[in-house]
Amino acid sequence: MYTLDDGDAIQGTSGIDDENRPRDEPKDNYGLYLQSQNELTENNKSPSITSKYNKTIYEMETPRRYLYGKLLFLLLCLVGLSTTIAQEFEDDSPPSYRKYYKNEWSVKIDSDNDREADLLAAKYGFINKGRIIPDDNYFLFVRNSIHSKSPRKARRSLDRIMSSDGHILNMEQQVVKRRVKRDFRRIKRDSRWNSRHLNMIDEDYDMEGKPLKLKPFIPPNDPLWADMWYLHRSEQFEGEMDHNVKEAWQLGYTGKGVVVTILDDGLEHTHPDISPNYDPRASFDVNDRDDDPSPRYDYSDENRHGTRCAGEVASVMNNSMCVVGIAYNAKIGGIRMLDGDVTDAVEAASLSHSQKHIHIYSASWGPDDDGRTVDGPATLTKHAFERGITYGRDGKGSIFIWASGNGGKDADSCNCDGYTNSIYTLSISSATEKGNIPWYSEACSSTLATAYSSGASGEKMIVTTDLHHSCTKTHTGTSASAPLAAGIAALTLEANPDLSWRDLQHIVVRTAKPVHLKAGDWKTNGVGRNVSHSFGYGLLDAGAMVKLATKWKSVPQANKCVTSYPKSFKIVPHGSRLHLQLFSDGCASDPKRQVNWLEHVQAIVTLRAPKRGDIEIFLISPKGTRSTLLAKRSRDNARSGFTDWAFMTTHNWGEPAQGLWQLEIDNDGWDDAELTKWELVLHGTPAYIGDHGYEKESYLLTERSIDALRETDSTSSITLNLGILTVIFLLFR
Ligand SMILES: [Ca+2]
Ligand SMILES: [Ca+2]
Ligand SMILES: [Ca+2]
Ligand SMILES: [Ca+2]
Repeated sequence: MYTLDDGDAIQGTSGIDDENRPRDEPKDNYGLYLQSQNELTENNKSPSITSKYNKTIYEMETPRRYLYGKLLFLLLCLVGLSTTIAQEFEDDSPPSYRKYYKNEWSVKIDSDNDREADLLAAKYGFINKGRIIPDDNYFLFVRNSIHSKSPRKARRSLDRIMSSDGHILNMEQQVVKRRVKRDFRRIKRDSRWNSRHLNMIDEDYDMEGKPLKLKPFIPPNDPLWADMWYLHRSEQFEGEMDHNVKEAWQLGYTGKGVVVTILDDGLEHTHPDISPNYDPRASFDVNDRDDDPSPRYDYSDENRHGTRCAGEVASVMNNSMCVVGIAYNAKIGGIRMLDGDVTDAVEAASLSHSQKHIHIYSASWGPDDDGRTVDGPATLTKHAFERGITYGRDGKGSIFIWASGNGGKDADSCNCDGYTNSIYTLSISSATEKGNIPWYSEACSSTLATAYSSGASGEKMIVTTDLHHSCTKTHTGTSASAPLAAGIAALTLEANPDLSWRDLQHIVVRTAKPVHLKAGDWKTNGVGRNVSHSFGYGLLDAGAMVKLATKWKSVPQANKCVTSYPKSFKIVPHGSRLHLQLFSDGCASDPKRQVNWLEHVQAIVTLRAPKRGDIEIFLISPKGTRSTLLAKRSRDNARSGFTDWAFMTTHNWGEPAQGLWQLEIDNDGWDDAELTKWELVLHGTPAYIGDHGYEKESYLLTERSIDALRETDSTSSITLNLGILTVIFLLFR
């Protein structure tokens, strides 16, 4: 592998490199680079705009300096008065986001023995509350002698003494994380149906046993079936889309044998439309550390979210009650973890609970969608994800379905949410009844596909189970979309239990339907698939997914090919664009890392900017597919930039890995930004993955076609074997 250095090899000849601003340039009084006429590039602003920028800076800098001076003075006074001021704030967070420390530590020890952990905890004045992740040596130590929650970090000396103990490999005091549910609160009394009035069980109707193949569909007697437009409206209204769930049911897939759990604020498992499918083994209460995930009831029914999500997946069919779950014969559990302080340990314990038993974890929550947060999984949770995809489902990998986020109103980017942006989560965004982008939707390149949910007033919402044994027609947000996807995933896993977590993503990419979803940014990627930042590859199609699943040949293990941009420091001039190029051969020389055909692509970026929200980042693949890794976020005033943030795109799925990759960074701020790291991470396989998965024969053919492709790329005058041409045509059309 080698890299093309933008500065030396390309600049001047191609004119693509427009970012080289010398570091030793004259600066003005405000530490800004003085802009000279000859620096203006085609992407740069006109001189008049530039002077406007400088003027703006001037006007903003003066009061700010004054303010800083005042603050410094105040600070010195305070320090003089007292030496105990040691409250720690997040460097760029508003005061309401102050950090709170728990009296809990995650402690990794060098032994697999619980007794050793107990002794070690006692030695330093802690109580060992047990393993955080099953079969792993992280334990939760609690120190009752200090406040359970405090804005102050515990004394450093404690960390020091303990970390000098040879048996303690790692320890972290747990911090409270801001996590929000991805639906919307609305008080609407008439939106709830009491199931008691609807509970007229038809004893003659027997739902035992699988429906026969292509059995004629008899509409179920559940009273809200008619309102489940997103499951069956295409039969009533020609040209309308739905999730085509009926076809999957008619083929005999109802979720039997599949276990789904909802990570949320609890599950009302006594709900009569849920209880027959309730699975205690897939359930736990992380908040109260007991086995019963029942929600805490309060006057506002705040903790109804988990019960609503669960009903979408696995409500009972044809019981004359409420609704029909997409996977109505699946087992459903609940992990209660949002009704309390959420820490790294809480998230990790939830995502790894009953890993051997649970197949699908559905999460409809995440970091604040306020348009200025950049937050993702911390140490233990990262570990839990990795263990999940490695050991879950007997090594085929746990399925993590994630709601992409509700920050549309605040122009949030789901790529700033490390949970949806993760390659391990199957991220689902929302579409409205009319096929529009909902007002709350976040656009980003890591979204894989879409499920229906609420939209503008007048558009229908999602109907599901609710607290107090009732039902609702008003479940909303991306919160409602993720469980629909979890239900469809359950049907797909029943159709083919051998699917790996990556097989499932391959199937989604191949079967999702872009038709009737209205977005301005639909584009055709390098292998002819339509993809959008609002909808991913489109609407999930349950029938198409189960059909493909039955034929699917599992993909081989994925490789990871990492290429670093050779220069460690780059200026992104204000009002301008930095354009970098990096050649990757897909690690062709190393069979353990070789990637010829792409799945996920990540750009790991470290960048400083005076205002993080002014930065936009784009990645262009060798095939010319342009992903927006980061869109502007006007509310994001942070000065901390990004540190090793792995922006992810799914838009290159199936494209060849080799060739010239381009990263573009726009800086619309008032001062220069600095890029200190760009690492390109290509995930994928050496072997070609065909329409029905991995077939050895097609791999051999493709080996030849790759060579042919390289030749066509380098010269157009090469004569090609007609057979190879046909293969290329079939592969790339
Ligand atoms: Ca409980
Ligand atoms: Ca029902
Ligand atoms: Ca978000
Ligand atoms: Ca994801």
